[in-house]
Amino acid sequence: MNRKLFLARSISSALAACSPIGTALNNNAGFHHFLGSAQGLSEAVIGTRGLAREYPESAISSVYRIDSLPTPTSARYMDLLAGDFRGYRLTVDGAVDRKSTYTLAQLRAMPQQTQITRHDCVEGWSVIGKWSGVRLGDIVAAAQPRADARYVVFHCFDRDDQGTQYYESLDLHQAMHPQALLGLRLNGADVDPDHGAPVRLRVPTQLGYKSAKWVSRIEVVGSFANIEGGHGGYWEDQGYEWYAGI
Ligand SMILES: Nc1nc2c(c(=O)[nH]1)N[C@H]1C(S)=C(S)[C@@H](COP(=O)(O)O)O[C@H]1N2
Ligand SMILES: [Mo]
Repeated sequence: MNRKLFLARSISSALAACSPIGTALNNNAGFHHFLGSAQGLSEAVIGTRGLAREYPESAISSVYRIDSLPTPTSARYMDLLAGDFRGYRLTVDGAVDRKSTYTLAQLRAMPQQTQITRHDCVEGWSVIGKWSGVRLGDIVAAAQPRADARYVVFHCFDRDDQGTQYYESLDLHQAMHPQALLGLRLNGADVDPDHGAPVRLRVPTQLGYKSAKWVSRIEVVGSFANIEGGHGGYWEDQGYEWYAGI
């Protein structure tokens, strides 16, 4: 299928899909309570066509706060870092017709998108940064999801002190959103290790925990019920909302 057409169709159905879900969540008192401080941020962020607001260069925060599990120190990650990530491979597999792997050089050679958007952590702090990288939709479309594909799961290099891996997921529509980005550069430089090098997901339309740092593998699945705790993400497994829209 014509790629532009595919993207346009996916985006319009993604936007159509937003309203019923949003309405269901709006009617859910628990969800309101949960969002707490983030709720106040929502009106400022959501654009009229479902796009997160983009900012001028002058709005970029002078410090990009770090607030996540610690930067990975595993032998695997340290080796990749020592080699300037020349050994890094991003695997895209699962319910796809075209399983693929990308080197960092290949990702850098693809069409790049730049966005200056605000990251909103569920805990109530925000930061504005300039991210550049490859549209997640380009990578997902190239893998040709099968008919049974529903979610895109991001496996990360970091683990918590219990040894549990960080992971996240989006549904296919969210993954095709025009601002869903695999970030390679932050504020004009390659993403540094503390902000998720070499590849960090940026999803400005959803809460910060969706923006997975240190992405090692993208797995397309029909269901995430059998992955880790079964709720579609590290924080979701601890009770946070999966949808996390803002
Ligand atoms: N791999 C990974 N990604 C992650 C996290 C994490 O702990 N591990 N924390 C999430 C949360 S809750 C937030 S607010 C942001 C913080 O990103 P920053 O440290 O670059 O500001 O990363 C998100 N992505
Ligand atoms: Mo967060």
